[in-house]
Amino acid sequence: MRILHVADTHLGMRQYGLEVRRRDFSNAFQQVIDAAIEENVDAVIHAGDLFDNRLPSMEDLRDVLRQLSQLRKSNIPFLGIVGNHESKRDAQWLDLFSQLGMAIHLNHEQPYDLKGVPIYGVDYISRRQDEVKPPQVDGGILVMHQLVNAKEVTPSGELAMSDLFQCGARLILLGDYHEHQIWREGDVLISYPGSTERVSTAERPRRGVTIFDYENLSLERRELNTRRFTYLGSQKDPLADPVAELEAMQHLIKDAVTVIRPSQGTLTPRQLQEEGFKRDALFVIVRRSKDVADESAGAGPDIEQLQVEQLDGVISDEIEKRGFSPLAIDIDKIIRDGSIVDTKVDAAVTQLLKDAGV
Ligand SMILES: [Mn+2]
Repeated sequence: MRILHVADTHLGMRQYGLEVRRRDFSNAFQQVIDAAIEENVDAVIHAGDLFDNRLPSMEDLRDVLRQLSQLRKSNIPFLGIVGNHESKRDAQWLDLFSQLGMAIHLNHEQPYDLKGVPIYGVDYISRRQDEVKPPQVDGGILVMHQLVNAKEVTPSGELAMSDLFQCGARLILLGDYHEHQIWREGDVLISYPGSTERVSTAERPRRGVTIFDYENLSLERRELNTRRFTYLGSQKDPLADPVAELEAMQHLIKDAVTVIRPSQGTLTPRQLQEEGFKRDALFVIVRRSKDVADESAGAGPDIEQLQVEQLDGVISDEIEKRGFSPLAIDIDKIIRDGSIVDTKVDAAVTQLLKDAGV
């Protein structure tokens, strides 16, 4: 039995405020659907963050319904759980898709039976408590959307590796961490597939999904063709002459998200952005060496140097880097959500806090 494992597709993300980036995320998901059909897998398992936020647009919904119907036509079930980005307070998008016969919302009490293999799922659990425990299950596959406490991921992960290895599942398919990882202990395997498009400039490796053979616990990666991200200069080697580098790398800059690390005393970020846009970059991010040193402290690009239309993307990038709690991120979203009128923001935030039991 073969299963395609995908997570963190973040559909609807208009990265850097660009509609073309929204389409990139949709295109990446289309490649996943195509791969599932081409490989004729027995199921697609999505480990959360199908959508980038709880309010996908009509266009996002239309795209995803069209894509899920392609799977249904090929008789490939789409099994999912709800991630932290898309989680709604009342009902879940996944339940709507399930009512339409397009998806199955996994749970851990009544496992889904896939050719005799039980598949359990647990929606994202917010870490108001320090630790999240996996359910005890009876063999099969467990799907969760959490960060594990492992050196490759983060020491502040809420899910202990030892708990996962002992929960009874044979294959543990995770989402939330955006890089591909695998851990194996005896006859138990734990894995993240990684995101399908780069949600931040920190996500440098090639994006992809994983196809598992359940019987012998073997796997193969399917790489995706995603938007090019071009990195010029590094923290160690900032560019003394960034314009010359832009000139030399023009073929890698055209239509790419371009990240420039200039050394001190070159052009201003605004001027460098213009140099990049002149060479048809899709978007240009300038990280000055001062920002690099301060990055962990949260210093970002010089706000005054940015054009207004770039602000939203930069703010999202910065917020992501700072690792706020999901609740804080939700509050920020309400405040910046253009569809909530200003006079309603206060009530919306109050309701959110009430719901969260704060
Ligand atoms: Mn995610």
